[in-house]
Amino acid sequence: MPNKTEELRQAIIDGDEETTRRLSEEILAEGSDPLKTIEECVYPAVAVVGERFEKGEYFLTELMLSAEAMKVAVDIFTRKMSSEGKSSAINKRGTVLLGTVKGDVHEIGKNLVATMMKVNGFDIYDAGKDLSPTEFLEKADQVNADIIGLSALMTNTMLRQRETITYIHEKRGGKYKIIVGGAPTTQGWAEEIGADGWAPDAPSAVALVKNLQEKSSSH
Ligand code: B12
Repeated sequence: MPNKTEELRQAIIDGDEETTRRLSEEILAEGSDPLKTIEECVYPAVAVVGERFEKGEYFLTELMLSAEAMKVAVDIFTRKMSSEGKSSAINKRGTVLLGTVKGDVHEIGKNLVATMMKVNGFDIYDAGKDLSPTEFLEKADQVNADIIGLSALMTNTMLRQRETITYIHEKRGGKYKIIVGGAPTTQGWAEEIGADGWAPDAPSAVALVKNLQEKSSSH
């Protein structure tokens, strides 16, 4: 008999939204750790779906169905994390503006980063997806951000991270710390484009922004 974790993983791969919703809620009700469940169920499912799409075994329809199921699971688990994290939000650590760059509509990873930062006491403004350099800057000015986070999930849209950083540096110098992330990005890429930091996943993105804020407050 497969356990619920395995069943949930399979439901996401199959793009079965209803089963995903039911199992996610059942797993939470049994007291499982939401982040650990995301790591054990959602990430492996994402890897399988991405691989099948790459090999041509999955088409866009299947990809979208799985993406919907992933979103359902991530939403259920992150809602739980947010409600648990309310008390830690008393000491505001800083303001972070997050968004996905122009031409890119992937947002599941960015949303996860946003939730983890929120539960760790940061003020988060999620500017959404498909954002131009001007939109990033306007929003950052509006909310008086300390840090701007740029997400990109495709090799071609990674280049927009460079454009956005160059534009913001031109207009505001080093006023904002800018961090980048997303599956195709690396530490080397972040250094090459002049970003102030990079992180491979949501927990390390939290460590990164904490570190940047500590450095700037000690100056
Ligand atoms: C889900 C998905 C979709 C969904 C997105 C739904 C949504 N609302 O987000 C839909 C179906 C819409 C989609 C569409 C497309 N997709 Co798509 N998609 C995926 C898939 C399967 C999963 C991505 C995901 O959500 N991962 C889960 C999250 C949790 O991980 P993550 O995003 O990497 O985020 C983590 C870290 O990267 C990091 N992070 C993320 N952002 C940030 C930001 C900062 C500041 C920091 C510090 C860290 C950080 O922390 C996150 C949490 O741990 C990937 C395959 C894969 N294996 O990744 C393909 C993939 C990204 N897609 C791909 C493609 C090609 C497309 C399409 C062009 C397909 C098409 N022909 O139309 C379109 C693009 C549309 C567009 N203009 O953007 C390719 C990209 C190839 C490439 N290298 O360029 C991939 C890799 C699939 C593949 N193997 O070919 N896709």
